Amino acid sequence: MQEQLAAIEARALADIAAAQDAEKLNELRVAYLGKKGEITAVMKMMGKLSPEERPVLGALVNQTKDRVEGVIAERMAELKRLALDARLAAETIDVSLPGRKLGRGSRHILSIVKEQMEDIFINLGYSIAEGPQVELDYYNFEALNLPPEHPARDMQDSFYFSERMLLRTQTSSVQVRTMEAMGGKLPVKIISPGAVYRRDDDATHSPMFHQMEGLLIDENVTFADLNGTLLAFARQMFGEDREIRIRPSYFPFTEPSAEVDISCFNCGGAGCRLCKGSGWIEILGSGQVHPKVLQMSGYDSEKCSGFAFGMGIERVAMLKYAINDLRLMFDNDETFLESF
Ligand code: 2NL
Repeated sequence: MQEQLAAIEARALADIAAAQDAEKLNELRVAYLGKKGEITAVMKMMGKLSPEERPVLGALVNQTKDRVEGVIAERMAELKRLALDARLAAETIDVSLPGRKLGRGSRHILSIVKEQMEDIFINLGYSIAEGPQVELDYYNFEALNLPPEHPARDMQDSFYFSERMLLRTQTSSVQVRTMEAMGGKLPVKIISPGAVYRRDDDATHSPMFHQMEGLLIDENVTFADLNGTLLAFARQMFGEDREIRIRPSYFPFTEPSAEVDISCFNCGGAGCRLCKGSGWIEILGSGQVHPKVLQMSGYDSEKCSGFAFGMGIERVAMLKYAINDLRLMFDNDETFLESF
């Protein structure tokens, strides 16, 4: 019986060594160690042995069982290792292959120009104010001395949501909201950059564009302060040898009102195509804040005064970067966007 056991073990070890997968190993486990397995069968025959022989052979069978179990476990682990090695070899990644490049993108010209403009006024002590684009008629028109039937409203036709709510046509609404919130405190010194909307659409007008307004209210603010401020802006934005020219104009919210030109940075004032021969380029509208506007937002027009101005950011960008069609800034053609 001992020889028989040794022969079974030898065969089992050979079978296990030859097994190529886990399934085959499990079959072998059943065939040798299962309820009807060969080694189990030897165990069952022990009943026929004498009481002296029984424990000797019993120990022998158990040792054989343990060895076969152990070898199956080893082979199982080895097969797993081989399978992993094969997978790793098959799935090798070539890390020397160059990756796909992601485009870097670039800042939009309007963002660049807006920030340049903001920086100039921040250095002059202004703060940036923002407000809603969907605005009440009161903040967009009425508080700026444009009552419901005022004819100047026609020039700023807009998109209405209801009788009293619209897309703002100017960022003056932000200035009014700020004045209201300040409750009469001095000074008010803000700029309000942002999107505005008007019923307009051609090479130099878009239904949505960006405006930057400025507002300064304090004691004894004069037209000379407006002049100096705008001259400083013109020189930092368009070159230190710029001059400005102030022409009388009309806005319902300023009195007196003025249109401001800068000396042409293309020809230096001699006259060229850019300035249409005049030597001057119109850049913004401005004026002394109308006393009624001050009063409506809680400021005493006897004790303080102020100036305000407004300009189109697209217009400044077009002039500074020689862009001849405003719509280019909204088309998002990559060649255009990347060129700044
Ligand atoms: C333009 C130029 C301007 C203002 C905006 C303003 C704001 C307040 C009070 C008074 Cl709160 N004025 N803003 C003033 C002058 C011109 O924008 O061409 N607008 C139609």
